[in-house]
Amino acid sequence: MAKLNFDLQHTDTLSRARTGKITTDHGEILTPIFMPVGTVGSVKAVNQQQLTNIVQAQIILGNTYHLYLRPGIQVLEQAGGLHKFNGWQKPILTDSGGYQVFSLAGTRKIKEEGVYFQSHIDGSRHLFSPEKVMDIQRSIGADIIMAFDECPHAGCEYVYARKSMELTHRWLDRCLARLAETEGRYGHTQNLFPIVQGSTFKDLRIASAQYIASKNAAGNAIGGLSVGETEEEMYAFTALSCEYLPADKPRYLMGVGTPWNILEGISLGVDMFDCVMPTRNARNGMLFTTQGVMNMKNKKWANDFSAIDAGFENEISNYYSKAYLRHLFVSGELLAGQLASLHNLSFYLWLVKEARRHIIAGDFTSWKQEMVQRLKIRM
Ligand code: PRF
Repeated sequence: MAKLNFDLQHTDTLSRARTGKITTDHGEILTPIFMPVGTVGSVKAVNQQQLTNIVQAQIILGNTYHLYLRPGIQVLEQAGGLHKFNGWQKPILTDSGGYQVFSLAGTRKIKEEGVYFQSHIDGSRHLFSPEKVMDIQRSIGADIIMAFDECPHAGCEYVYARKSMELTHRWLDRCLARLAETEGRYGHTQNLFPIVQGSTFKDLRIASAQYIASKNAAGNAIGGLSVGETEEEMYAFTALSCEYLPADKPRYLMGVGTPWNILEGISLGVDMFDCVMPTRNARNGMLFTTQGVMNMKNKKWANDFSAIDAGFENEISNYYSKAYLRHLFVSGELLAGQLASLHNLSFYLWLVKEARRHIIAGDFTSWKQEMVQRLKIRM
């Protein structure tokens, strides 16, 4: 079984956008790609057949933090890994918990050895060290696994950001050492992506990207953004990070974002994205469409029998009406969240497919500029 391969196919001349193909032991991923988030091994409200046939997802995400707490590594190992447990046979990426511990856990204490935290489920006490997180990700068995990092919040002090970045770098070396001593349990190759940190400080971002690049990993991630900084800062530090990361390896911008954030990210040289936004917002009635952003609960849709979104081909978005979906939301029907999630995810996957098509056609930048304006409209 082989290490992840990235075949860079087209590079845009007017921007940093590119298309490529990632090959893993569980299949291929065409980039740029959006990866639906399945925190506990399930993309909320959407089943695996729908993800394949309707959404056309190529890779999904899981979270080390959640899967470790529930169902726990013993169940995952007994199942033969997450692919066997949840029946998703295409590629899976797991985040390391280095972010979830900071956003979800109760009390937590960061030390050189790792992070002590209390479970958000039952208050039980745990330690996540780089070694422990690698071992857990070995038990989960994702194709792409993430280094254990600390993600400081936006607006933190320079000295804190520097110390935190240095700790993330030391933790990366421990992750790599642990991986070198262990093997995948299920016969396929697991590929570690290190994560650039450095907050919104130029010299730290550059130092971090250079350090990460020096590890010659199969792919690299950009963390610590979309955590409260302005959109302009997010774009500027994404661009800076990309500049110092190798061009012949996939770049993954973690936890981003809106449809227009993704298009801007692609233009800066990012190949992979994930975010809870399409599914979380869907469950609250917020839809991203080819015509703009819609609040499905709004009374203005009560008598609108046009399709949810006729702007791209999709068996859910073209079939059900805005009036019907609004009715489901107003009535508190479970189907509301499911149809809205299927729509939003299908839209995100359509958007990145269109981006790939326009990069290849050579008109990505003009297409992107027009789309960004349109997608932001409040309908
Ligand atoms: N680190 C990790 N996961 C993440 C982030 C990070 O910085 C972010 C920041 N946007 C989202 N998910 N490990």
